[in-house]
Amino acid sequence: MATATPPAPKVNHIGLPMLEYRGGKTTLCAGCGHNAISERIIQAMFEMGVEPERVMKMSGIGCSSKSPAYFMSRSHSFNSVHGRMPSVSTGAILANHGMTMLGVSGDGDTASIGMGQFVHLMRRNLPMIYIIEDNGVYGLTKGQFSATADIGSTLKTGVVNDLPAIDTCAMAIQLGATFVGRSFSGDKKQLHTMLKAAIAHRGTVMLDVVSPCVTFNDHEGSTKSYKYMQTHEEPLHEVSFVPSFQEINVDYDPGTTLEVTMHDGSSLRLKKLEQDYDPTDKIQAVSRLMESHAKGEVLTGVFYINAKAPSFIDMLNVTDQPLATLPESDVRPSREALAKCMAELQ
Ligand SMILES: Cc1ncc(C[n+]2csc(CCOP(=O)(O)OP(=O)(O)O)c2C)c(N)n1
Ligand code: SF4
Ligand SMILES: [Mg+2]
Repeated sequence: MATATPPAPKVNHIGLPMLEYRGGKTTLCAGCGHNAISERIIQAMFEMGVEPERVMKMSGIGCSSKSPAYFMSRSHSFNSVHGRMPSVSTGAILANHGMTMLGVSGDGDTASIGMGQFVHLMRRNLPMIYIIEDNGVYGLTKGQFSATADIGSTLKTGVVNDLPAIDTCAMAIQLGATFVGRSFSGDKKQLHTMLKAAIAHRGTVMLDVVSPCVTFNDHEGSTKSYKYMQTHEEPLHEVSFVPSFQEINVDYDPGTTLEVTMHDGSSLRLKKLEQDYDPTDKIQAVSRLMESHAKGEVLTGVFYINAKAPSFIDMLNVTDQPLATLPESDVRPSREALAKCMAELQ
């Protein structure tokens, strides 16, 4: 009797099945928000047809920073020192800006030890997607408060956090990032859509994704728990995205939907839930974030976008050729140039 052949796996527009975007088996706790984010990254990269070999995955130290091992095994990966992913990433993307750079950090890695590097990354508008997997604690070192923990929230032991939270989104907007948003690891549709738009953007994308730590910060009294997010998430808009390689034939109402054309010709659509919100207005974005904090809401969505700003690469006029492949004649000053330089120093 003939056996039925299994159906061929569904492939994306560059001919790869989803399997080619998977990584190693996760060692994070079952139910950790970070695992859900890895799944959304796999789905977004697959649907956008990004070549895995053209992706650089960067991270620092933490449970979140371990997660690049659990997606896209065929991509390049660099697990750096705690809080130092921005400087390593800056060097890597300057050396080869034909690559897609995806950084995964934690709230501790970014807003505590890494704050100095984070702020300088945000003001350069380097083409990079920077994700903070934000659980309000240092998960890897057993659950101490991080600098994004809300004032008044409690640890499992009952210890109260008496310091105000740093809002990484408000900071990133003020500093110069050109695509800034917040999502929740449990909001599959919103996160997946925002990640696809992030891939289409050429500039610094900063996404703060609330990602509950089930082991150390998912209890009553935590504002980064699944329950808190399910009851306090306040989306600014419904996000949808049409990639450049798909025909744009979805009907939408321009009166209630804002359309942003991305660098690669893709289209990000933000269906307004708040009629007067304009994501190109920095001042409004920061003040709306502050208002929602005061009300105890967790605002999600794309807060700020500027799809036209020049990136750091444009400003520096860096060659398109990867620096490692430039011939010695292009990178080594001639004997005469060196002599001239030495003469000027005498
Ligand atoms: C220089 C240095 N200081 C401290 C540590 C200890 N350490 C490891 S991970 C971590 C915090 C991680 O927190 P976060 O970035 O929020 O990641 P999470 O584990 O919560 O995903 C700390 C303090 C370290 N590895 N290196
Ligand atoms: S300790 Fe927390 S952050 Fe780390 S893997 Fe477990 S649930 Fe995730
Ligand atoms: Mg953390």
